[in-house]
Amino acid sequence: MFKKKLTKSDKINNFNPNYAALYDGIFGLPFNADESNTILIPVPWEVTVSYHSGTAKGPESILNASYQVDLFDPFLEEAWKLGIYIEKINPHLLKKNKQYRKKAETYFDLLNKKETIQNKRKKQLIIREINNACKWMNQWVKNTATHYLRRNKLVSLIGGDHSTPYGFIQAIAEQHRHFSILQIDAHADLRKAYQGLQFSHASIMYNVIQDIQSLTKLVQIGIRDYCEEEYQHTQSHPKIKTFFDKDIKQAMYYGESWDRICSRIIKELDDNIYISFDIDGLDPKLCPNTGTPVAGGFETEQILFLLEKIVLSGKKIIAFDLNEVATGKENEWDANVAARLLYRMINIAQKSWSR
Ligand SMILES: [Mn+2]
Repeated sequence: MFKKKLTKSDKINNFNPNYAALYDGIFGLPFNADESNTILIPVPWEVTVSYHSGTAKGPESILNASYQVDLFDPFLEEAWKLGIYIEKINPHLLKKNKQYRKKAETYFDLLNKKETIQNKRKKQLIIREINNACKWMNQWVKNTATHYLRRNKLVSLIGGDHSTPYGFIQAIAEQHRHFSILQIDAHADLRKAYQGLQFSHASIMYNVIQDIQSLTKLVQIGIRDYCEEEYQHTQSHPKIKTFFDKDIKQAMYYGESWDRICSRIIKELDDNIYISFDIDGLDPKLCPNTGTPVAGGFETEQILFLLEKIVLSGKKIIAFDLNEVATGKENEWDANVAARLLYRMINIAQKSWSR
């Protein structure tokens, strides 16, 4: 029998946002990519992680946790009607991640072994292979993001480890003549080719600063784990402004409000803002299974307060990523936190697009 294809307004009329999730789409929404103002790109990739693995499961676990998120958001009424769609996970990406993750483990073992001519040659070979695999991933991310950016979608990348947004930021740079990055993170990620790997999760902002000319400033917040070389970089590079976790906390102990500190952060940012959100920027009680957890960090509402304030200041959140979300064997707590955070972030960003 002929079945009439539902239009977007049919779907909206048939949908009750107060019910439990009925549809398979992320957050239980019924929309396809064309009908959605927000597109999520899952990138289950963690080839270069050096400590806990598990972030490759991030997108899937966030999708599973998303069905529990309530769709009502007073900051953006009827936000769900704008539509959110998550791309299907690319099976090649999953396969290559597994394959090169294994090679990386062999490589990390060799790093701990005595240097012989044979080991040196082996390491050089693996480095080349891993760098090429990461380049392939970056190109795939860039192409996929560009496809949706050209359709004027709000695009968000869901990692994977923190190396995954590099191609996305390149795609953003091609669409915007000037923008800045707000990086929420425990780590500075300014290491040059960490452990010899050019596209390491710990090197992403080093690469971005080197390669992306239209970036006006990198503003880092929550940083609390860094080496001396990275510290020097934050102090001497004209395009980097770092709000260390320690300095933020001390200012607050002396009585400065978070509101005032947010104003100082916002003043550093361009009118176009890309957010790179490493979940380990939060207090590790909110992300105990992330790749490299560090004591300290933010509450979720503290970050959402900052993002709302950015939008109220008139600046635009042009795109964002959420990375390093992992789940443990016992629970999916990290994904539960991330799914709620993701929904609020989408709505806050959408509000900056709706003016
Ligand atoms: Mn990071």
